[in-house]
Amino acid sequence: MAAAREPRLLTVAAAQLGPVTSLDTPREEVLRRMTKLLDEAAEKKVRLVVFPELAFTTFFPGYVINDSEELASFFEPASPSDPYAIVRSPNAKPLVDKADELGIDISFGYGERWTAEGGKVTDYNTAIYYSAARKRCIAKYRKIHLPGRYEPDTRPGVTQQLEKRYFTPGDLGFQAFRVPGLVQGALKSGHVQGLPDPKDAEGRGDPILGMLICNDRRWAEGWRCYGLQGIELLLEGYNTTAFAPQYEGSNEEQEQEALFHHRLSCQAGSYQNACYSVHAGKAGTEDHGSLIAGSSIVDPNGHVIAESKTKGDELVFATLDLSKCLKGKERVFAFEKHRRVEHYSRLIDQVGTEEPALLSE
Ligand code: CDV
Repeated sequence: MAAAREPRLLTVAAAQLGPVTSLDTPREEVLRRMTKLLDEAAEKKVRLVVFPELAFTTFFPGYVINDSEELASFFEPASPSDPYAIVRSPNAKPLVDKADELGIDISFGYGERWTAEGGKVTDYNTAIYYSAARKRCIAKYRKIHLPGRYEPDTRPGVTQQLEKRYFTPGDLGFQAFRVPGLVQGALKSGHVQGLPDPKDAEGRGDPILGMLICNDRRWAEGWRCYGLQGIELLLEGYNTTAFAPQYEGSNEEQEQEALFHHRLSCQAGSYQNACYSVHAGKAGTEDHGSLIAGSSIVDPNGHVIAESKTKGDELVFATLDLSKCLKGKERVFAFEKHRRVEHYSRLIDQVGTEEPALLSE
């Protein structure tokens, strides 16, 4: 029998937001709602709060925005000399200040307008991780699997999804990172020399985290890239359409199906990579359409251990024992040990389907 591991406890939360109704909903109003959720998190002794994709605004890719100045107002500037400028922007600073005051780490999504050296400007759908212990951002993720269309759907009354129009696919890959200050007694690099085998350090350092944004959670490839870095906690923010007039089924049927696929992706990803995951959605009816709720926390066995009960602002929280991630990584299914990479080339070489040849009569 495997020896019991020391518990590595961490209380985390998904901060579900209700609708941010329109393109001109004041940012201060949204920031007030978000900081209120942080206050509630502090009361519950939460150490990390995850907010949704594009958290501070309505889901603007649901609208056709032709005015470049108006579109620019949904993006936060950044550049190699100031990659995390967002934390000083009046559109986010009150939230970061509150996180600092309460000593809570936060992760949130926003539109990022990146000006590279040489002046090239690229817009990304981005999420960052802010460490209250370090008082700075320690990780950034840019959404890789962008859904939707470039050209608006011209059929009358349809719900638009224009992420391909407004964003470029992320260029940072799936880079896991360790977070300081979240679990007690974490092993540091200086301690490894004292261990009989360096492998004994596995699962005992500061927690290993990664981020995905919305549609990314449906791709097993992203989860696996993180799984192969020993991820213990995956963070994901989303804005997922509940129903749209152009799709089949009643509104109720579509919403149930959307929730089912959301849960399926989150539970399968966590189980197959033996990690916890936190999923924070923006929910309810915004001017462009309706969004599912279902903000949740999933354990390494794929069980949903906490889930939102409303479509409004709601803190969904749970205490995790990160040592439980090791069980899935050590037992017979251990996905990372028994991989047969000689058979996986299709996974990195191919986009689209290549069916087997047709049969003869
Ligand atoms: N914002 C998203 O990425 N939405 C996608 C779908 C609904 C277009 C999602 O996977 O939830």
